[in-house]
Amino acid sequence: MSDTTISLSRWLIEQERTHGHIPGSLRLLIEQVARACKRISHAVNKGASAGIMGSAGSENIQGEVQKKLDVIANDVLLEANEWGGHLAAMASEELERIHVIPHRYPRGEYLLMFDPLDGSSNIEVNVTIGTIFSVLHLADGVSEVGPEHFLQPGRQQVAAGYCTYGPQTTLVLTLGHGVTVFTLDSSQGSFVLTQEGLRIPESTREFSINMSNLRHWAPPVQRYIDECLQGKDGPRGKDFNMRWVGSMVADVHRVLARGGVFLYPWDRREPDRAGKLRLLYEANPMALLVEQAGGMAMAGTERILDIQPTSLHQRAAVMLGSSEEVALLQKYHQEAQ
Ligand code: P6P
Repeated sequence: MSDTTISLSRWLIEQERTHGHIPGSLRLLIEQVARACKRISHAVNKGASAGIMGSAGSENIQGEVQKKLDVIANDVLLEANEWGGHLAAMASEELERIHVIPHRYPRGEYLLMFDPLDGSSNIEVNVTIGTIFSVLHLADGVSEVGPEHFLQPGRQQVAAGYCTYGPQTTLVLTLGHGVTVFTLDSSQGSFVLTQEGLRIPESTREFSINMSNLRHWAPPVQRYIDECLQGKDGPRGKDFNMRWVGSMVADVHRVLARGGVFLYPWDRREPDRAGKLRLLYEANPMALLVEQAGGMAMAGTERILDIQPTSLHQRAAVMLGSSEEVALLQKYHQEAQ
């Protein structure tokens, strides 16, 4: 590593010592999560050559068939984070209940939530997937941590991020003071700083949504997408492009990297469900990153980060990205009330 590159560890130490942005315990937690993501990246990259593709023959709490790599990624994150002394408990998309730190280890002040391998349905087709994580502070004076302690609005997050396993292994992180990007230097086996102060362009010509659900959306979303499709001759006065990878980390990474608006809205296929994506370990961490990069993240008329969770695996509608577009979507939802 040349002396001009800054490793994740060095950057985190500077955030702690120079800027006072984080305490040492949170720095060490983020380093543990990053270390786990490197191990997951290595497993994902091996893929079929290591016989770890395909179904694990089990289902998760969501009733979804687990891939072998889902289980591997989940186990790596649990093992890497339970002995460090920074956490009181963890919650995972792959676990029905919270994972309380075993009594044989010291317990810390943070709660860690994660989707260990988001987009894993894309594993067999070699499309970018990733790990999404969120960190909350455990309320003071709690001796027995329970799922209720995780039910905090997303604005309470002290850190959030994701790691993409694609052409590069990229860690995108916020500690509440902007968005920073690190790229895995596989020759050194360490994350190196590649971008600071990431900003999402306020306007965009690119939307990201699964168009096959068009007939199921609520009218405000149908109106917004229809106007995009009308292009320069329509009310928006400009042509739009569409992208849909079907892997949230890949789609949101594109929005952070070049602007755009990502939507997974409520639809009438399951009217009692707020949306497909999970609030605590998908919508909230991504919403914090997007807002920290100058974008907006709404669940219709409500800011995602203000939603008061009522259950560990609850879902939320998600519309996030370039502020002009998300503000227009919010306006259409308000007009429809
Ligand atoms: P659909 C992956 O399964 C996921 O949870 C997100 O990563 C992704 O954005 C979404 O679902 C894709 O859903 O309905 O288009 O397959």
